Amino acid sequence: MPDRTYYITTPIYYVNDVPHIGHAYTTIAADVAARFKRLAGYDTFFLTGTDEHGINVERVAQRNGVTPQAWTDRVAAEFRTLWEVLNISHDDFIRTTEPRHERVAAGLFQTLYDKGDIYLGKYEGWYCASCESFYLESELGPDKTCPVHTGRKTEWTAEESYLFRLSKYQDWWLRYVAEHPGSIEPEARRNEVTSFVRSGLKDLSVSRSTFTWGVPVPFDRRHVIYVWIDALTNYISALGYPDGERFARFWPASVHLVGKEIVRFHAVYWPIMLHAAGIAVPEQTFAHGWLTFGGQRFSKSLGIVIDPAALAREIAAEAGVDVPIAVDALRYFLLREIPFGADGDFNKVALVHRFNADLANDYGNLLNRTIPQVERHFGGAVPAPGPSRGNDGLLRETAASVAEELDALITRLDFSRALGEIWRLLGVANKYLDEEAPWRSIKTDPERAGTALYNTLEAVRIATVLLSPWLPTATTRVWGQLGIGSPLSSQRLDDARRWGGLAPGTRVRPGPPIFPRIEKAKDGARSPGAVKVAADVAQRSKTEEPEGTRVDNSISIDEFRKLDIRVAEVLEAARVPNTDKLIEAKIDLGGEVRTIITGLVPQYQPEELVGKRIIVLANLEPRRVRGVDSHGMLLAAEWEGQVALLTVEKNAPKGARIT
Ligand code: ME8
Repeated sequence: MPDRTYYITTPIYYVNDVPHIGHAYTTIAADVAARFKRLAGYDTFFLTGTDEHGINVERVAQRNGVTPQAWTDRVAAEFRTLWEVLNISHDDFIRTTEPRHERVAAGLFQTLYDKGDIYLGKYEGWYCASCESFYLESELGPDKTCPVHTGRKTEWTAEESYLFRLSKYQDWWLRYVAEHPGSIEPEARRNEVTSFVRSGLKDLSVSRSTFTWGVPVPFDRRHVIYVWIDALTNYISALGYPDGERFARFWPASVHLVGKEIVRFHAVYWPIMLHAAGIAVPEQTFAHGWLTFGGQRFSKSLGIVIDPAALAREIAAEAGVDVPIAVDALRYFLLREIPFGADGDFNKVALVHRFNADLANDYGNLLNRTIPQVERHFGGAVPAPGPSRGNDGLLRETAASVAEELDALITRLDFSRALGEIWRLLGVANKYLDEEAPWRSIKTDPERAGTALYNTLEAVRIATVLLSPWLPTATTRVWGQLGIGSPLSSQRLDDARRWGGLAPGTRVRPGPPIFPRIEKAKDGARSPGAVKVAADVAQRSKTEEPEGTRVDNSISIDEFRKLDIRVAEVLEAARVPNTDKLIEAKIDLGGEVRTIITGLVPQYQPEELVGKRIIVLANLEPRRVRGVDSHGMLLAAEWEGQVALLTVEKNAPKGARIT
């Protein structure tokens, strides 16, 4: 068993609201950290769950005409389903209505009472029912409104309540945080809570007697435990406190990941309660910023609720990818775009930009630029590298330094910098490939071309291992195309630290692009019908091997050679249902059968095509059209609304290349 442990938690979410992208943001971040720490060899435990007690849940259940338990069962299931869609790898999902939790919440309350730190008193103050929290008068907004829920009035509330002696621990807390500044991050949040504690801690109301939906106070059944005290206990109840094996193994938590609005509960009340009960305090509370939409906070009352699953489906439809890949893109975007800790605005245009620029171009395209070369020139087997020269060393050193830095960056939860580092490696790899241009050197120096392809693919292997926590689906598919025998899930950070892990001779397995670019207008211009070859070449040359500055639209012979144009025979053809123009054709490229979708109706009917010798651009990146992978393009002349398929003058064999 590894000697290093890592225990990360998310807040347990209230079940009076539907899951939205704010919840997803925290949970994805925690998931990436957990996946990364597993990769780095830590014995890892990742906890999330739902906060199911309190007046708000009781009220919402009432409004919906169901019992609080029926309501919480329904919403907790929604959270679980969302986490499945988002590929969240939590080790446990705790619900505060579970007996294993209620037992521990009541037990901790009893311990604090037995120690004399909980006493019966009266609590008066400005209370926000949405936060389930009292505020000082000085903290309120205009008209005594809640500082978190803008515009919501607080109520002056006075009730008999059990109180926890928070004030007694003020000095301990200030000393502890001064000695352990890293226990609250980022620094701005530490300063904020420190000044709150310095201004004087008042004893905390920890029970309620005006409603019943909660964990009963064990020694006074007229009261239920205040929902926040109940909720915070989840972090130890899920580990089986006090004598569970998991508690011994994982406590204290490495990090409680929370939004900045609940840092006080986690970084002040919770450590004090634990300390008072004689339990070790968590190593860190990390409070990230708020995600906004058009500058406004997500909020059901404001009608701004973004369902992350619906968003993923929308991205999938626009990109022509399946939902797990869209989920990867969302996971990537949220953690790349906004420095973790700061506030950030969610913006779909920026997401599409990142999808195209980072995922499709920088990462995905690296594979599309290498694997077909290995196929064509090395029979599909990864070539062995020859002697090192030129920028080989730079590529290797960049990979080593990136792999070396990542664990520390993830410990600091600096996701955007960690991704920036991986993109530094991808940037060097792309530049290396541009400069080496193996598609050119293959003619003059095949050994060098092989070395360049090997080194680029090795950089892809390392980047793929490092990216796997962010992009669990895409990296698995890239791994599949690399053809490496042992599964990606068996890889460790050490495998990314070692150059040369890709065994020469490994048989690559080409597949469709994993991140096809999201085109704004997916209409005639890009539809795979009759085509203008030159226009398409110009378009490809923008995204692929750029070679020097071009003054007009002429292309070099090397660019032309990149086009794999071949003779093929149409084996079968049929109309694509519910379309005006499209035909699905099966073609034989000389041993290789492909499917191509082409827009030739009404100029051609499917049956006319069968048996024809046609000309096909074979290395056009595959695209999904109407749910079918179309791989290649039929070439045709087009004029004044007419179309004529290209063919060969003599009976050239299927597969013959056009040069
Ligand atoms: O506070 N931006 O639950 P909750 C970023 N049950 N993160 C956001 C967000 C946004 N706009 N909206 C929500 C509770 N979050 C308590 C927690 S823990 C012992 C009890 C995330 O359902 C963020 O992590 O209101 C925030 O702290 C949490 O959801 C609040 O979830």
